[in-house]
Amino acid sequence: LHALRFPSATARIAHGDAATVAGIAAGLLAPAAATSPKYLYDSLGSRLFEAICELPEYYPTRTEAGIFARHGADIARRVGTGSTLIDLGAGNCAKAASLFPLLEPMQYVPIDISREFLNEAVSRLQQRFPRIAMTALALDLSGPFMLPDTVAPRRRVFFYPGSSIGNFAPHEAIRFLRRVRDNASADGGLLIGVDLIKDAAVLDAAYDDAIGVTAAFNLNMLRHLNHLIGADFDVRQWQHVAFFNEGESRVEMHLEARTALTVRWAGGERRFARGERIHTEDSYKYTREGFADLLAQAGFEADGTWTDGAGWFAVMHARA
Ligand code: AVI
Repeated sequence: LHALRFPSATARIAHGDAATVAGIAAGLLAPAAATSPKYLYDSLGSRLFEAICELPEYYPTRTEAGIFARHGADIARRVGTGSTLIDLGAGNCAKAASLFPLLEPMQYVPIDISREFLNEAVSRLQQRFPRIAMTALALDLSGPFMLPDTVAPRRRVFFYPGSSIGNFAPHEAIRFLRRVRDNASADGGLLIGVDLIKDAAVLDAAYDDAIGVTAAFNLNMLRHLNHLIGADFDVRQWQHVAFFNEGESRVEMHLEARTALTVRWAGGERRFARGERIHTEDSYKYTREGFADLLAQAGFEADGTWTDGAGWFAVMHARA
């Protein structure tokens, strides 16, 4: 009878492991509901992020590429050639690949949480660059990590472009960068992209584009959560909200309930009032000085900063 009255309850299957399900459920049940931004990246989410990078409003990707195009030789002089280039959150590996001719790494180690997406990208890349040894690692970088022995121990240079560091709160960013430094070699370093504070209107548009790709990217998290915890989110009942929170120096992304609703998952449920939100992502913006300070707190020694003409984005090199 129970199964007849609640037919969907019997069909609710969680595909995430127990810790994942418990973590997501705790976030959904918190008074101010929140989820980790890592759940934005299933296969479709990674593709939607690729599309975001092509949007006219989303300036970080092309601005950073412009910095590498203009200052590449100088950057390569600082970083040096023949390194073990470890790409953190590699995605489609395109950014690192565009630097191969300049940096000439011995080994390329792309790391990403989205395993299938990464493996496809790396097998294509290995054909283009057969002389570079490639070791793809599917790792979640949001917790402690230790690189395996298959990663050469010398001249480990970490590459963290795109201002992904901004998706950590500053204290988490310091903790993460300390872990990176623990995995680097004494002769290694870090090449990192950092998004800088700018006009709120530019930031708002970058995270709420006219054709709704960022909205789809954010909403897709609900499909991913349905799969991971066996939830019954109806995507049409939610809307994308993004804005620059100047006091916190971050762009916030939220999903807002369009109507009063209840979400059920394997083992729990939560009622949302109309207008109530799930906080899905923060994207912190820094000043050059503020980020140099953060690097120092993580134990890195800053060794070069390059920016675009408008001062919208910075690429920094630091020694371990
Ligand atoms: C991956 N990360 C640096 C992006 C950002 O800008 O924070 C993710 C993103 N979120 C919305 N648009 C892009």
